[in-house]
Amino acid sequence: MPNTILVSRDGAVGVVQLNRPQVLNALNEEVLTELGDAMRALDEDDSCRCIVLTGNDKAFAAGADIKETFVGATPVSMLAQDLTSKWEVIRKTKKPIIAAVSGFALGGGCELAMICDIIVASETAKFGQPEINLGLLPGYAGSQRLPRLVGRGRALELLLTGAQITAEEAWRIGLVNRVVPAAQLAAEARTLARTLASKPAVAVRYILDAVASGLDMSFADAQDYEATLFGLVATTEDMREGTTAFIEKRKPTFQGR
Ligand code: CO8
Repeated sequence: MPNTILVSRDGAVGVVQLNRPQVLNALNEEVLTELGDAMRALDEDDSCRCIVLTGNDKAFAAGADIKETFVGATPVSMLAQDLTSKWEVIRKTKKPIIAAVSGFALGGGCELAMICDIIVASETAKFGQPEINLGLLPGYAGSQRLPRLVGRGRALELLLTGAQITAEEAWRIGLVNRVVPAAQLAAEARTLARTLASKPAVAVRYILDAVASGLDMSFADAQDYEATLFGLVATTEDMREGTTAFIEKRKPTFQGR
């Protein structure tokens, strides 16, 4: 049983909740290990089609655990944590991950939200990259994901000032997809997750792949990559079902094959 997260299922939706409320869900090595293990297990479970990652009302996550991660840290101890591979598990998950964010999403917490595919925020959410105020820079790719989401100037302002922004501002600059009243956050995220879970799984997987991989390629290479994935998806039973259902004017029943 994990210590620092709670994992549950709601039909085809897997729900992972960060659970270190005493430190605002600060991310230590144990959280990252348990989170990676939970994501891997849900990814390997064919009956899970979409994942919601959330925190509590006060915090999604207030960043890396400052006491555990940085006090007495040496280059060797930082490297030994093998953080890159723990984050890679989340990044490479083949199912959509929705971050449902309430309260603080700061530093590594904001980076964790950004690694997810879609961010739904409550009106109370606060986003920011305050590492600068600790004499640091982001270490979980925030300096790379943030400019890709909101543009260079806005990202630099957030990274260099360390300022917190409201959910409304985060929505305005394109950091989050939706903002909802706090009481509706869980329901909104699960409704969206159920919608994604009902879509043909192979096409979902390769849309995620086309977008994620394509962003790291030249446009021409990315277009070729999309064409390859298109060819693959065009051979699936779900493609035959989707197109046949359209022609027969009925709702498709997808099997995920
Ligand atoms: N780490 C450890 N403990 C934390 C953290 C954190 N990031 N955030 C909050 N806590 C703890 C507090 O110490 C406090 O514990 P205690 O009650 O024992 O004193 C408890 O949580 C509650 O926090 P506060 O009393 O401070 O609550 P407030 O509501 O007054 O303030 C804030 C909330 C504004 C969120 C404040 O807690 C804060 O500023 N937290 C730190 C935010 C921050 O700087 N985050 C960035 C951390 S660095 C990072 O994320 C880098 C990621 C890359 C790492 C790469 C490693 C290789």
